[in-house]
Parts: sequence; structure tokens; C-alpha cells
Amino acid sequence: MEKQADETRNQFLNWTVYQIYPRSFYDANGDGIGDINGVIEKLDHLVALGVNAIWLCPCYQSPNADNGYDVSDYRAIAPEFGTMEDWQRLRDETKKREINLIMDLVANHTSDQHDWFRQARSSRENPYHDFYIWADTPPNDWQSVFGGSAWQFNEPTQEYYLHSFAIEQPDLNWENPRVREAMCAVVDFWTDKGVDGFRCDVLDFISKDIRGGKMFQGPRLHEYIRQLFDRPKTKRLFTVGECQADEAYTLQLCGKQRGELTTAFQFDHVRLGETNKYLPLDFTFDDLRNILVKWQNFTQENDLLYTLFTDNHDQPFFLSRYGNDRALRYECATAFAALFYLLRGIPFIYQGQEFGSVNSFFDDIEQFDDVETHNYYKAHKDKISETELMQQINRGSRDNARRPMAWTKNEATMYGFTTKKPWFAPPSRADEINLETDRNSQKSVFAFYQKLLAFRKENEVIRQGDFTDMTTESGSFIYQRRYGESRAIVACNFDKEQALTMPTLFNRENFRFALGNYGEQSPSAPFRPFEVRVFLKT
Ligand code: TEU
Ligand code: CA
Repeated sequence: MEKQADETRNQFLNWTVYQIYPRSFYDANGDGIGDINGVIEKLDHLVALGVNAIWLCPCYQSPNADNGYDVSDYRAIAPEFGTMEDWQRLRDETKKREINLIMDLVANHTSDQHDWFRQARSSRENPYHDFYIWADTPPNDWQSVFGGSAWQFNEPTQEYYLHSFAIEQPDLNWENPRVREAMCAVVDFWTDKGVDGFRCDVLDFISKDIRGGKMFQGPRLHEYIRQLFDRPKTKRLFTVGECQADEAYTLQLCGKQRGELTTAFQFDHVRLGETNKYLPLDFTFDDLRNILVKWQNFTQENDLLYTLFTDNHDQPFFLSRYGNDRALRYECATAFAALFYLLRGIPFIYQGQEFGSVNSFFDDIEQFDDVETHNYYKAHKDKISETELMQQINRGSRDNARRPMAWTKNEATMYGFTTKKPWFAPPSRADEINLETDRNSQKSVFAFYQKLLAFRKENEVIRQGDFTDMTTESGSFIYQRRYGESRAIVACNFDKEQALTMPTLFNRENFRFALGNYGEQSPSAPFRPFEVRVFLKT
């Protein structure tokens, strides 16, 4: 067995990851589409921010039915993103800056344009037919995650194939040993090119039981993951699974004796108060705190690594969903950042968060790109009014987070994203919210992120220390981090102004104010809305 050693695992707690959605990050060659050279040009922005790892969303050849999550060649770079030489240069430039590079691994499905599927669908006798999941009639009533039946009829073979996501994303048949070998070969291809890890897209879908069982977390999942990653070549890798796992299942996937994953994303805190992502949330901040405390305690007791994130390319901005993105935009952006990224775990920052990006508003469905959003529109357009439906879509669409980055305040250059027509309209509030304006502001979210990440870097107590919840008041969150003799206390007040009772040990010992989003304050002064204060004793 090739399990990750404790030293390897613990050093991942020193990582701070920045997630890049390449299409919308920065366009270096002026064709309106973000690209790999654009990432290279902006590496110094990431260094200035203070991150030391990048998760690059899929940049492989793809017809883009789901923006790169429908891969048609796992070993080729999408031409609109550049060439393999560009990618190699990115690898070299990140290495120079000691930035780790994590690639996205889409193992559950391919594009319907992948050569395997073109062959597979042509005849039942084709050697690749068994690479996918077929049935003469749908054996279950599974619905695809993007809406509609998960089974699609295929004319040439008179069969149905399974697609857990879009119709253009047929699910691979992991029960076929050749599929598993092919996917291990993909992992090896990129590992040999020097990547530091993989973010594994919907990894818990690769095993399923189509006869009466579940669509994901099927009986052979652990075996498949070990085949991918529990090998001499892969044991150094950082692997994070996108898995919708509860505590018990997380322990099975990420337990340090398991030889499966380094860590996994869990989504309790981004699904908080959600019935349907397009409808208003019904939550309290105490619920949010309780979820975070639950996972901190659980991962600590079981020696698991945890991921700290609020945003990604599949969510509208957290700040708009759970905070006040108008009058208190700076306060919320900085409070959420401090609250999450000073917990025990590995921070993941999504592009745009570092200057307080928020949701957009567009009133026409034609101004949206995402397949999931369009499916939702089609399914509801005859059921509710257009105005109501567009409000729902603006609230819940993944496109909120996928619009081009607003680097500057200059509308003529599409806010510094491209010199030509961008592939997708910039955020509707880009005039007000862009990196340049933010950096020139007295209340700069970016400057706060810099301080926060520098604070993490300087203090082992934040990176490696343990966690204790110290909250006494509703509507607030106070926690302590402890490492050897060092202590840090993070106190965050949510939306209402209030005085917070600080932990008694805090009053006795010699803590100093280290960081805050309302400037230096004494512990006893009442906290203002979304005020955060961090105190340190070394
Ligand atoms: O997402 C998986 C997933 O479950 C999402 O579909 C999520 O539930 C949804 O977007 C919430 O609205 C991964 C990728 O992150 C996503 O971008 C892909 O579209 C999807 O897999 C299929 O590959
Ligand atoms: Ca480009």
C-alpha cells in the first residue's frame, strides 16, 4: 500500500489554493477568451495576493457543452486556451514561484465527441461500446443533475446511454477494467508532466448501481479511487474529491489509512437554507456557525484534512447569497474571508473573491451561457412569469461566478479582461466592483486578503493548530486556535451590532490585536455588523 505519510499530509495545511476558471480569467491574445498565457501573465497578481497553489478548471479539448467538463481529449489543451507548450510554460512559471498546480480530473464522463464515445455509439460490437453504460430500456427513473431523464436514446444501437449530467456528457462504465486503466493512464500522463495534484470532478459518481441502487457512492467507489491514487507514482499528489459526503462517508474517503483521497469538498454550508438554489434562502448565521463547528470538530477528532471555501464556479457568489452585497459589501467580504480561512483546513479562494465580487443581474435568458441555467429556464418558462423566472435565475445561476474577471475600471477594454469582444458579458456591476478600484480604495478587500494570507503564512498556529469553539452569543462566532504555546482568537459578529463576551482566558492572558476589518478595537467594544477581530498570543 502507498498511503500518504503524515508529513506529506500535514504540509498540505500550508497550501492556499486559488481556483481559476480559465475561460473568464484573462485573455492574453485578444480573441475574447481567457487562456493559459493569460494565467501566466497574471501569476504575479497571485503572488501578491499570497497564494501558493492553483486549481485550474478543465483546459482540455472540449466542445464546451458544459464549458470544459465535457472532455473530448484528456491529453490535449483546448486550442482556444493555447497549446501544450503554453501549458508547459505555465508549469515552469508556477514552479519558479513555488506555486503548486492542481488540474481538474473529469473521470465520471467524457464528451459525446470523445473518440471513445463516437466509436462506442456506432455499434454494439465496437470495442469501445463497453466504455459507457447502456440499456435496452431505462432500468431506473434517474434524473440528470441538470434536469430531465438521465437516459438518452442512441439511434445506431437502439439503446439508451446514461448521462448523470448533460446529454453531451455520457457516463463512463467504470466496471470495465479498460476504463479504469485508461483513466489511470490519464492521471499518469499529467503526473509525469509534473502536476502537484488533482481536483476530482464528481468523483463519487464513478461507482453506481443502475439496478435499484443509487446514482452515486456505489459499492465499488473505494476500490476505484484506490486504483487511481494508491500507487507509488501518485502517493505524493494532493487529491481533492468533489463528493457530496456526510461525516461517515468522508471518513471512508479521506481517512488517512484508506489510501483514497487527501481531502474532499463538502457542501453543507453552501446549501444552507436552500430548498432549490434559485429560491431565497432560509437560514440563520447560527446555522452556518454550527455547520462549521461540526466539521471542524469532526475532521480534527478523526485527523482528516478539511477544505475551507465559500465560492466556486458552480455557485453564485457567497457574499450575495449570505451577506449584504450593497452597503456592507466590504465588511461581509472580509468577515467571511477571515472566518473561513482562519479555520483549520486548506483555503480555496475563487477568482474574483479577492476584491469582493458579487452576483450580476441580466434580464434576458439569452445573456446566460450555462447549460444548467438554460435547462432550468426551459423547465419553468410555462409555469411562472418571465420576471419571476429571471429573478430566480439571477439568484441561482452558475453564470454569476463565470463572468470575465474585472481587472480594471476601464469599460472600453472590458475591464481589462480582453481587447476584443469578450466571450461572455462582464459582470453587471463591474464599473463599481473591479480589482483596480478596489486596490485604490480605503476599504480594499484585496488589501485585507493580503494581510489575512500573510497572517496565515506567518503563524503556524493558524496553519497547524487545533480548533475550539468559544462562542457564547447567538449571531456570532468566536473560536480559538492553539499550537504549542501560541493562541489565536477569531471573533466574528454577524449582521446585528452587539457586544460579545470574550473567552475568560482571553482576558487573563496577553493577547494582542492582530487583524480586523474595522481597525483596531478593544475586546470589550461592541462589535458592528460583520465585524471581525483577530487576537494573537505567541
Ligand atoms: O459539478 C457537480 C455538481 O454536482 C454540480 O452540478 C452542482 O451540483 C451544481 O452545479 C450546482 O448547481 C461538477 C463541476 O464542478 C461542474 O461545473 C460540472 O458541470 C459538473 O461536475 C459536471 O461535470
Ligand atoms: Ca484568448
